[in-house]
Amino acid sequence: MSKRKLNKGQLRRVRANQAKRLKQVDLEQTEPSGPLGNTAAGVVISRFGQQAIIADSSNNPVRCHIRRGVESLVCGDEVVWRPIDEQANDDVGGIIEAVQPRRSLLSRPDYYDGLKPVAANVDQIFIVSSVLPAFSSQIIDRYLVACEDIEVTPVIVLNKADLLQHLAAEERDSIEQALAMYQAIGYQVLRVSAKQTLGMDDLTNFLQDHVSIVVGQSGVGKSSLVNVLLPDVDADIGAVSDNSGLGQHTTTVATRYVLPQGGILIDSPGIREFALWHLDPERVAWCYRDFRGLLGGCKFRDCKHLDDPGCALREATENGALHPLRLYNFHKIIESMVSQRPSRVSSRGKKE
Ligand SMILES: Nc1nc2c(ncn2[C@@H]2O[C@H](COP(=O)(O)OP(=O)(O)OP(=O)(O)O)[C@@H](O)[C@H]2O)c(=O)[nH]1
Ligand SMILES: [Mg+2]
Ligand SMILES: [Zn+2]
Repeated sequence: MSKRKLNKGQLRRVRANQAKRLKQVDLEQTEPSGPLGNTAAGVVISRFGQQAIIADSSNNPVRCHIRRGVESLVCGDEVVWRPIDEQANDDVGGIIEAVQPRRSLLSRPDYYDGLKPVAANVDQIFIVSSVLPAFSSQIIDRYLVACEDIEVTPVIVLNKADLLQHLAAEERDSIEQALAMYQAIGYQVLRVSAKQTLGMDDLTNFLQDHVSIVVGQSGVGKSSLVNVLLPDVDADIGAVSDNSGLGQHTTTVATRYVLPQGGILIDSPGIREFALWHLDPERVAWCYRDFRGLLGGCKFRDCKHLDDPGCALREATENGALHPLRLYNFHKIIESMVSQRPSRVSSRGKKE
């Protein structure tokens, strides 16, 4: 069934109602109405279609319906909800009435649906890569651009460090060089192994006092890391295919966990390709943190940073101020933006 679209007037009314409900956040004093209890604050653990599981104020999970006027709801959203006093047989214990304004929103451009929200209110993103599926600085760069765009701190995590010793020296060196490149730019880099529980103290330190999310390709071991940090949780993990060397998309919905060691961690479904067509090429260049100081210095204002004369970026790669791999990856992103962008969607993710 297709979703019914609201017209502008209806949308305005829905938003006004939401704002009204948010004003009631002084919740304990609100009168109960009908079979619903007092409104209360909660956080979305995960969302499934028209239902979501939220954590109540004591951190207990409650399955809730989502009121129709709630426009968008994702893992990590802070909500106003009401318990249903008389529980029906369907396990549903409440209704989500409204969503608080978000401090941040991680989205991913989807070929069919435009910009799809992944998680709200995160302040740290662990970009997880591994040795199998193969390490890719291309994919790391794409996530770094997404992090810079929404101004959330990235941490680069190489998982499956236990497999490094089995690689040919050349392959191992190229991974180490890429990680050193990211460190030189100023990004934090952690080497861990969920299998051998290596580097978990570092990870635990980074998680303290933050709302973090693990992102990255399917099969890099995001859920495995969650399971090491939270042995009682038992998140699903799936094998990497012997044929393709790719993961099998085991995690299907983003899920929020409260860590006893401190901090909050969201596990997210892996994706094969992180497209960036919702950004302008100029924004992508700005999101390359190491380009920023150089961007005004090209001879021509519309420099494409290819073989244009007087390109400050290219000169910087020649004199060692900029790593050539970053400029190479940048051009790969720009090339792919045209081919990956659905024809009906403009940059900034809006359908035309
Ligand atoms: N050798 C080794 N294997 C690991 C490590 N961490 C995870 N794996 C294996 O990698 C495979 C994929 O792990 P998952 O945790 O399901 O990966 P994921 O990133 O959550 O994948 P999606 O949910 O599909 O996005 C499983 O077979 C894990 O056992 C590690 O540190 N070393
Ligand atoms: Mg997973
Ligand atoms: Zn240039």
